[in-house]
Amino acid sequence: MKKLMLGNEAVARGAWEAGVAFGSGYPGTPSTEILEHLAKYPEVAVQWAPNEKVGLEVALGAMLAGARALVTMKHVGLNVAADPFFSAAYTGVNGGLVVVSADDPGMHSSQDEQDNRYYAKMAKVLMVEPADVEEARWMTREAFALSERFDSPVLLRMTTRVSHQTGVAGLGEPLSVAAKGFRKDIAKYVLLPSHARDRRHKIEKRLRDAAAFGDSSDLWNPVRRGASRVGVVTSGVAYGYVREALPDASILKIGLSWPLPMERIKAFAATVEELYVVEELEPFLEEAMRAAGLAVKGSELRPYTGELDLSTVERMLLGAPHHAVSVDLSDTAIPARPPTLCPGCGHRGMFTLFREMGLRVMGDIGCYTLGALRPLAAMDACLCMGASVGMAEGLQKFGGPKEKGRTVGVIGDSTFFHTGLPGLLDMLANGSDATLVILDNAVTAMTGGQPNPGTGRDIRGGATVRLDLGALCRGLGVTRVREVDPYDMAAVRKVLEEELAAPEVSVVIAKAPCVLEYRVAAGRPVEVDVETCTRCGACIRVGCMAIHEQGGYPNVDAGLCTGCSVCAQVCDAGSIAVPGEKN
Ligand SMILES: Cc1ncc(C[n+]2csc(CCOP(=O)(O)OP(=O)(O)O)c2C)c(N)n1
Repeated sequence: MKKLMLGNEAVARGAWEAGVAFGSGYPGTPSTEILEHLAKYPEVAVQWAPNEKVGLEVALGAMLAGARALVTMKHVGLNVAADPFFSAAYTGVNGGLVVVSADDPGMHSSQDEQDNRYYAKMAKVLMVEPADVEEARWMTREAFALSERFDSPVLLRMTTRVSHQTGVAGLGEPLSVAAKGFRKDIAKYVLLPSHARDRRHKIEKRLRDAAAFGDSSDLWNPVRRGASRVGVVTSGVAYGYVREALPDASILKIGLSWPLPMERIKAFAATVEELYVVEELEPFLEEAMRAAGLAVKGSELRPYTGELDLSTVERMLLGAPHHAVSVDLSDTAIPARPPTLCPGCGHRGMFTLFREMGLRVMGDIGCYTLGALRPLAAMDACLCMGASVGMAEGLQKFGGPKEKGRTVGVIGDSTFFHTGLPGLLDMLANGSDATLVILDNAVTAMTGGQPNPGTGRDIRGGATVRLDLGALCRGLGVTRVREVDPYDMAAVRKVLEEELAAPEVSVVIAKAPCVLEYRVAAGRPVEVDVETCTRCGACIRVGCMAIHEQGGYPNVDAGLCTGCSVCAQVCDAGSIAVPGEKN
């Protein structure tokens, strides 16, 4: 039996076939669909964690109980989970543990482009790299066996093109895995320095044994013999491009890519006259091959950033592209669609206010990062999840007159639960007088509407405790917690001015459910009175796709407008209103 499926769906399928008992993780493109697909198997316990570190830690508990566990995240998520990840490399496993890192070459939806293969090397764990959908399935299934055999967490490294390609996968039967049960072993699982020193030697042995296994494995590291004298060592999605570009070349495809099967690579190199290495992002394989004394061509022939594609690989190996793979759209009129907040989104009024009030905004990651773009242009920095809180504290403390009392940290509810909370503790513990604005739309909107601890439902839609952000902040000791309706801009402005002036930490929670996720019913659209309109452009500058300039006047698209009235509230002339209602 075979089925057409997404790479991420194949990972879920492979985990299920391996008898996985538990799946956790935190959403992040391109990894998100793995857990969503795993949740379709009712016999597997699947849950979203508030962040990647917690997701891995719960999986570690399941693993200690002898269950097979899967944890999923995007590449930057592994930075968050790095602490337990490195320690788990020392403890090894009881039940098999597979950690998925979905990397994003080309930064389609990420703030950086890290090559997480180095994590496997640094943590000293096994790593497997599927090249296509079928491999995503069977490699995930077999990764659990590798994990138990070599007593190591296994890093399953995906990339955008493997996660999000659709292809045919076989359908294996699920294994029935006998539960091992908890085994007390403090020398293995309690990482006191004396225990860890002993484990350190065991890790070295693990890597030697796994390298020997990889050296002899035709399954994980297959060689495809070609008629030409050219040989290519490759891994992941690059394999497909190499096959198409050089159908006659010999190819060593590395599927178990840490520890490297260096003896196999050397033996392969000895059979070819010209040796290339084709890999995306960093010269990970190449550095090791050069260090082993192999004469190899690779990174000097390709861009150091971005995804590979067939043309790039052909340019690299053949000097020029040979296949026409691009579609010529030069004659096609495609309307520009810059990323923008949805019409009616509760974030819009807040960023309009931040801009009007001239605030310094330490932003964070979520839909609201769009507040940085014109015409809102109301965000001054945004680095990584949770950073807005500490950065606002620091800027407020050390900034000049334009920052002191005029700085806000702005963070979404999911991001606050993820890594914003400790920043707020820092503000409290260190006598900060900064103001934190939490944009609470009761969901993780940016990645597709996954529930978070403030949503009140789990990954399968079942009811759970719904965390009350205001109560949480008050419970932590924040005395100034204000809850506001982001559609009432005058009231929000007043509250912000009061809290910016306050000598203590204050938290302003703007509560408005995500219009997309909760399918908030649209109200009646606004209309523009062109007789009184002064054409000042303030309504256009709220950056809503439901209102645009036409013939010198604002024009409302009644099919898109939700009647949220943010544009009406910025209209000093009072020319915009819902018909029959006063502006
Ligand atoms: C460490 C890390 N994990 C995951 C992501 C992917 N991601 C970006 S923003 C975001 C959460 C956004 O939710 P929220 O803060 O509630 O804002 P919203 O989009 O709902 O406005 C996620 C999961 C990331 N960028 N970094």
